[in-house]
This record gives sequence, C-alpha cells and structure tokens, in this order.
Amino acid sequence: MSRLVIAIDPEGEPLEQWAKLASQVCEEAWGLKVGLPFLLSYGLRGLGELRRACDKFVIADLKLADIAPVMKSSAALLRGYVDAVIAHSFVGYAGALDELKEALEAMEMKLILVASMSHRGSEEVIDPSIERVMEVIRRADPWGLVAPATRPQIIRLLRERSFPQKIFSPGVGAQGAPPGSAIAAGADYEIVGRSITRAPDPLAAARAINLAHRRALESGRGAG
Ligand code: NUP
Repeated sequence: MSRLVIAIDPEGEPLEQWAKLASQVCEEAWGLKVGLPFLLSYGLRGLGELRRACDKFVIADLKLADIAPVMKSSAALLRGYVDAVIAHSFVGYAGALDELKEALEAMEMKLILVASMSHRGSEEVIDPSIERVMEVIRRADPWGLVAPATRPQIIRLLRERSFPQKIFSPGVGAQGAPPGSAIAAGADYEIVGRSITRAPDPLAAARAINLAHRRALESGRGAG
C-alpha cells in the first residue's frame, strides 16, 4: 500500500496539465491533496477532472479556522468531491470543531486536524501550545492529524501520547525533510508536493519516495 499523498498546488498552469500529471503519477499515490491554489484556480470542475484523471482519496486542505457555521458551509460545498477536509485545531472545540466534526460525519467526509505545521513559524505559536492543541484533538477525535516531517519529534510525541489517528506529514523534499523520515518517526502518510510535481520525471520521483517509504518500514520505526 502506498503511503504517499501528492499535493497538487498550481501556479497558473492550465488544469489539463495537472490532470495529465495526476494520471501519470496515480499508480504511486495513496491520495491527492488540493488546497486554495487548486480550488481558486479550477473550482469544483477541477476537482471533477482530477478525480477522472486519478480516482484516489482526495483531501481538501482548507485549513479551516472559523466559527462552526462558516466551516460547515465551506465543507458542504465540497460534498461529493473530496473525502476529507483539513481544519486547524487552535480554533478550539466548542462552537467550532464540535459541530464541524458532526457535520462532516453526516456528509461522509473525514476530519483531519492540524497538530503542528512544517514551517519554522509553527514554533512561534502552535508548538509552544502543543499540550493544549492535543487536548482539543482529544476532544474533537478527528480521523487524521497533520504533523510535520520537518520536526519528527512532534510525530513521535503524538505516538507516545497514543493518538490513534492517521498522521499525515508534509515537509518532505522541497521543505527539507528526507523521504521516509516521517514514516520512520511514526507517520502513516507523507504529503509531498513540489519534489514530485516539479520534478523533470514526476513518476520516477514518486517511485523513489515510495521506495524510501518501504525502506523506512522495513528497517523498523521507533513508535507507531
Ligand atoms: O504544516 C503544513 N505544511 C505544509 O506544507 C501543512 C500542510 N498542509 N502543508 C501542505 O503540504 C502545503 O500546503 C503543501 O500543499 C504541501 C507541501 O508541499 P511541498 O512543500 O512538498 O511542495
């Protein structure tokens, strides 16, 4: 089973180019992830085209951080187009993630919460609050978590604290973490964008990352 989620982040290319790339790398991907660049460029039509090109698990990386009604209506617009939605944890449970979780369940979409982020600024506010972030995650009980490949100690912390969620780790490749390093730390999936999508041969790049994942799993991993 692949543990690779490919991040599709356009920078002005035509949709057809991404549909072609998605179909090229599809066999190597467990899932695809789209965010605001994709959704604002191509809208729901784009999501339909992407699925036609590669019918895998699709994550909408909206990083929702709002009051419940607004998060719910944002997610509802993606119903039938995506399988999971990413939201921030720091907005808290009451009046936010409590209702979002319930609404997503009713729409048969999964909730993924950000535990920590891959860029350095995550150490300014989110990481110093990680204990409280983890309390929110416990209450909200999402299906998945985002934790950074760039700081594998956060992935290990989540596993040490017995969070049972699927852990998705961005930060591999373009942001500096070696392929397989998050899997070795206990993540279930690595989210990889540019080092595949901007590679001269995206399929070969995706294959190399999956090989690194298999090696990380074979050589055993700390927690998880
Ligand atoms: O903390 C995060 N860091 C991050 O890069 C949370 C994310 N969701 N991402 C996303 O992962 C980011 O939006 C992008 O789509 C992908 C990483 O892309 P790349 O650095 O591999 O190109």
